[in-house]
Amino acid sequence: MKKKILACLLILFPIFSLGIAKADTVKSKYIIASDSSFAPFVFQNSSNQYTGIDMDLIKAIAKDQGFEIEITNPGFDAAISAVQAGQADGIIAGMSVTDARKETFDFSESYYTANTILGVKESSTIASYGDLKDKTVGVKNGTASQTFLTENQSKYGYKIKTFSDGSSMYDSLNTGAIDAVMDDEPVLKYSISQGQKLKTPIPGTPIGETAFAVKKGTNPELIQMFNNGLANLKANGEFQKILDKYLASGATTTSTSTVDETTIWGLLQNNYKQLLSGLGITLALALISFAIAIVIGIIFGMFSVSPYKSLRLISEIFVDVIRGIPLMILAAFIFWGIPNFIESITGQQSPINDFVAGTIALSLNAAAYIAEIVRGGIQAVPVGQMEASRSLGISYGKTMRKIILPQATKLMLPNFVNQFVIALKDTTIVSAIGLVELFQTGKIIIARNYQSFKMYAILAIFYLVIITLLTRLAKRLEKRIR
Ligand code: ASN
Repeated sequence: MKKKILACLLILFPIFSLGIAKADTVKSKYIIASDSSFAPFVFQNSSNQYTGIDMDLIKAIAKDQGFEIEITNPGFDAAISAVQAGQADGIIAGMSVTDARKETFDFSESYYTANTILGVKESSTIASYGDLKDKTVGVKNGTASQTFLTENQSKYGYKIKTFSDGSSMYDSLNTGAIDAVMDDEPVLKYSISQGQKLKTPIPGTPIGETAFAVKKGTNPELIQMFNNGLANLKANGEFQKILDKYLASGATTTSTSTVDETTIWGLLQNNYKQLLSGLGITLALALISFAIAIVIGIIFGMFSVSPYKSLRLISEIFVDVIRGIPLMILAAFIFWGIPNFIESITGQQSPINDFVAGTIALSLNAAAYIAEIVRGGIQAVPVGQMEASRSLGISYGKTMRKIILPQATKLMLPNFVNQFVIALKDTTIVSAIGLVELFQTGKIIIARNYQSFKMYAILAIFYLVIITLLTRLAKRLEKRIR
């Protein structure tokens, strides 16, 4: 009898514990960051939607556990930074559980096991790690494959080239810019099954289990919900269905499109909505940041010609500091650095929106150059004019407004137009923080269809047309002002 009761308890315990472990959502919505091109885990399909094992899995788990999610796809390295900076609550991106990562992340139960493996072109003669001497191997920044390559570099004597996303890495392999890539085995195998002319000459090396992660010590309920949801999906067969959907032969492909994406026309037809939305972001970024930059730039420009030494000094420091920092670093600092710093002092996550961060970085950057344009313009007006006006008893402010600035403005105008064109082109740089403006949009499309030549040509023409139109418009305005 006793034995029977004990057996019953043993059977019932796991069932109860599953029920008891149900965690409650704390946030109204969880932001989940992911890779941008890591098929079959995450990739864009031909209708420009992100799909893949990870996307289906996290959505199914959220539904099963009743929590809301918003998914962003900035790329693996950026997704990692986003979670560490508190921009996102969790990351699902075919992420390998490594000892080093356990120091900064809390992981869920594993849902896959992957190796890292070397990929080369079908025609390549590389057949062992030994053949890699003096060759260049590409890898995605921040990945477990990168750690593997770095650890074995001195042994095999290859060079490592890091990429921010899979699509540019595979593009470089296809064009021969690099000799091999190191990536997760299912990913390489999947791209081969999709018709990429690649091969994997060496067996893969285990890099660990694949799991969902949150920043260490944060969102414990999210991990709990993920685990509970995963267990439920495994039990009801839905998890296997998701795997089969992408891994079984004849599975969903990246290119189920009916439109032929190998022609420029086909590319435009299938992606024009996405391209236009990217263009919208690019224009908004350029226009808003330039408007802000003009205000800040004029203030600092006026400071730089002020009779007060302290104001001149402030302006000089501003221009030197901002001009001395590359725009990409400035954007990364604002987007990832500052929130991370604030969190380390206050313990509060304080993410900043990527568009806002990009706008601030672009505004500060352009403001430094505009301040110099303003200083140059004012100093180009002969000093005699200021002296003459002042000796007639007219105040500094009035002389500036009525005599110096009208002449200086005419001198500055062409430089302003120039600076605006630069600002518009600089928007491509802030795509590094995962902002999906025009350039990033193009890269995402290429990640799906590998049409880099035609797609970059389309992007170049987009920028060319927009910049030409805007400069024409600016020239007209300039004439009117004159
Ligand atoms: N398996 C890779 C890693 O964990 C993830 C990725 O490249 N998306 O580093």
